[in-house]
Amino acid sequence: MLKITTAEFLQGVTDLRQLPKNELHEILFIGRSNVGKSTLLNKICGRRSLARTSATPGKTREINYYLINNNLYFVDLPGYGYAKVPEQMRAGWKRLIEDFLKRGFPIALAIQLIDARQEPTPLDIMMMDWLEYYEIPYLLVLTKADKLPVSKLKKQVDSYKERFQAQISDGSMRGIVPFSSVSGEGRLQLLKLIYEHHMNGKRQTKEAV
Ligand SMILES: Nc1nc2c(ncn2[C@@H]2O[C@H](COP(=O)(O)OP(=O)(O)OP(=O)(O)O)[C@@H](O)[C@H]2O)c(=O)[nH]1
Ligand SMILES: [Mg+2]
Repeated sequence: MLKITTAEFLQGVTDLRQLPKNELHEILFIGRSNVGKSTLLNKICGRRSLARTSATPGKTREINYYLINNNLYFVDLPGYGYAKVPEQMRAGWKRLIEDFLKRGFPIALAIQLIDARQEPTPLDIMMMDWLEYYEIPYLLVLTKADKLPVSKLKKQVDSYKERFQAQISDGSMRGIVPFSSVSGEGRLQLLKLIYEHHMNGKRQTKEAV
């Protein structure tokens, strides 16, 4: 399990030329606006206000880098699917995110968040297609699990598992995890999976040298 001893905000990036010079493994957090990316980040770090959260969607406009334990980055990507964003900005977002994912190597794991009460949107599907295409290992995290009764949540997880069976058995999806920042459900499982991928990445880097 990943034990987080230190977590600090490092920088916001709007252009790939601004990426941190020090290349470390990255854990990405991806999802539509308001899905709970920043809240999840705060919860797994055990910090109340490391990442800014908001009831107004579209708050996180930059790629935000957080330095964890001085040897790993958590990266909060700008949320998508916010209706009020002008078309030109949306195209810019697409280019930035795709160029970002193309870098491949430093990304140890991507965490794709979807509201547990909802079905994936076309943009969620596009993101997962990109992750598959670039062979980036990723998890599907179903957020705000506390908003569903236990039996409904279980049904929803099962239906996601069935829908993404091919990605789980033959693709780069590494699991489906229900999560709630209110109850803490899913927190330990996420920390365990992040740790495993961080370590896996390290081994691969060593072999490549
Ligand atoms: N009940 C409940 N509410 C949550 C949970 N996670 C997030 N929220 C609420 O959902 C809203 C949006 O959360 P954020 O973490 O700011 O969402 P975000 O994905 O970072 O949004 P952007 O930065 O706009 O992309 C806030 O009002 C949170 O309090 C959860 O697990 N349970
Ligand atoms: Mg946010």
